[in-house]
Amino acid sequence: MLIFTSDIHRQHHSAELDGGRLIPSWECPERVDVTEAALSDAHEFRLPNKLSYSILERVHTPQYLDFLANAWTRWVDSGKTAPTAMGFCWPARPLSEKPPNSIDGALGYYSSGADCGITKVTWRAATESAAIAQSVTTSVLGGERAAFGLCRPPGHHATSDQFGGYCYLNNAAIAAQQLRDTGTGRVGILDIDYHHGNGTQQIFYARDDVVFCSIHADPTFEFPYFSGHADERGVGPGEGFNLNYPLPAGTGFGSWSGALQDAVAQLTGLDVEVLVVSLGVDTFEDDPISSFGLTTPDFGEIGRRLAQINLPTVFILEGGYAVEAMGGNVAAVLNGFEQGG
Ligand code: OKP
Ligand code: ZN
Repeated sequence: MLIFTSDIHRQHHSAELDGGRLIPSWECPERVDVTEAALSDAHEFRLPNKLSYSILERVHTPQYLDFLANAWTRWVDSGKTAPTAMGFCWPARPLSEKPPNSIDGALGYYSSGADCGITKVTWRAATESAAIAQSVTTSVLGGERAAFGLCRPPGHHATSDQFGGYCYLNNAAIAAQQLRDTGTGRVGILDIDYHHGNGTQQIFYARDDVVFCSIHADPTFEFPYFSGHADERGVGPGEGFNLNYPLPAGTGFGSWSGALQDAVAQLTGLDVEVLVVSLGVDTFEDDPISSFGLTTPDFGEIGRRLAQINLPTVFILEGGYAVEAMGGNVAAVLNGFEQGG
């Protein structure tokens, strides 16, 4: 399979508030090293093409993009010396919808929590990650059966105007929008990361041309806490085109794959023409921040089942934090996919 990757991500390593302490983010550069190493035998690597910026404006607001591009400079200009720009005050139940002028206020306005921040190189890394998503999509549009983007930072928690959950630009949404803008009919996004893809859901919530379907840990106990319930089914013309499968802590492959089977049947029934897979492997049994019980052979089976859907497929990397094992788990999905069809 064609794999798109780049070294630009390497300098991006944010901090996160974890159990009351600021720690180096679990979302670390080594994740890509390990995955590249595990894929190197059986796959072909490419660098992304230059990002065409206009696709970002189809998914994110101009104000948000402007904020992300300039946040680091504003942080430094305001006299701060910490290596990660983070907010400390959020419009959780907003009294005012007005974007504040100060960098501290703007960081709160344009983010969803203290689980990641903006470093000197975050904008550069996030736009390169989006360029990878774009190149993967272009190659599938050009006739590849499937291709995989080693996107880092990940994207599925980024909404149209908020970063959070290690995500800044929504790579899967960018891929889906690019497909729509170049003549593909209805696009299906299947998000199999352990966490609910709240950003992707928000971006397409009122639309019927992109179906968002997510299998994830129930938000009653897991991040992102405030979306991902089964009764969130879309709004207006989008009603019925957002499908959530929240699952309990400790879910193993038996019930997880039952949800997958149902999700695939729903997607197929909605006449999806191209599939975008938000591929997180943090459902792995040894993932340090997750609670599901999937094994490496289970990831192979997932790959085979995805192939059986028999659609052109854009794979976008999301989470996976058991760093040593994640390469093998991603490789299992892609190899299973190639065996399966
Ligand atoms: C990103 B992706 C507290 C835990 C914060 C945020 C999880 C983000 C997951 N420090 N957890 O969906 O894999
Ligand atoms: Zn995740």
